[in-house]
Amino acid sequence: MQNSTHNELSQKLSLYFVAGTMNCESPDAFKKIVAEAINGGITTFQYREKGENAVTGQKQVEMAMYAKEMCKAKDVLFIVNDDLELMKAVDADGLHVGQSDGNLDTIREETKGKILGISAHTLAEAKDAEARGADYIGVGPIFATSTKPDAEEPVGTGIFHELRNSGISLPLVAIGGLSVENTFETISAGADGAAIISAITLSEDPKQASQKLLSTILQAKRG
Ligand code: 3NM
Repeated sequence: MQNSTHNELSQKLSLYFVAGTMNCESPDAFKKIVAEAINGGITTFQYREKGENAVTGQKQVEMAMYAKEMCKAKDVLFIVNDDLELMKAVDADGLHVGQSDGNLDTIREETKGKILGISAHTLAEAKDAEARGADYIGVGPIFATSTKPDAEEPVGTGIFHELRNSGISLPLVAIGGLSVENTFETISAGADGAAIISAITLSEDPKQASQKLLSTILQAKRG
């Protein structure tokens, strides 16, 4: 992406909902939660089908297509996690990968014209992500999370000051343990967006949870 689109992307990444069917009670529950979160104002959705109870094959394509169409109708950015073929198959807006999800240079080449997000846990990883042409960086876990069993140690919101002071200028999306309670301080510390799984998927009212999260984020961004 070009520099002129930085602010636009920063806005689009504000409330970044991440989910797969394994984060929900069933594929039908997944569809309902995605629809409610979109109605609640999420600005980006990442389809992340991973780990125990993940659906595969045709079912996975069906879920991705459903989410893509829902996102398209409301101008929500649609990103696929760590599956280049699926990203291409459903013509998603972009791909998100972790540090160990393959050769980052090849992935950048294969995602030309699409948005590429790369996860980073440290300043060195963030610099590397920027050097390889990421469009945004996913930074986490910020707080403790029980959603990702192999998550690293929480890094806290101080990492955003560290990244900005070191000259990283890409949009930064915080992930890990984010909720209505701690999102304001996270955005105020310098994150462009908040990526969230359980605070939406486990909420009794995903639409209302999304509305609250979005208004908190926008308030923090206004400063
Ligand atoms: N990635 P919740 S933490 C998918 O640190 C994911 O890169 C992380 O779930 C990272 O919002 C995480 O429920 C889980 O804490 C986020």
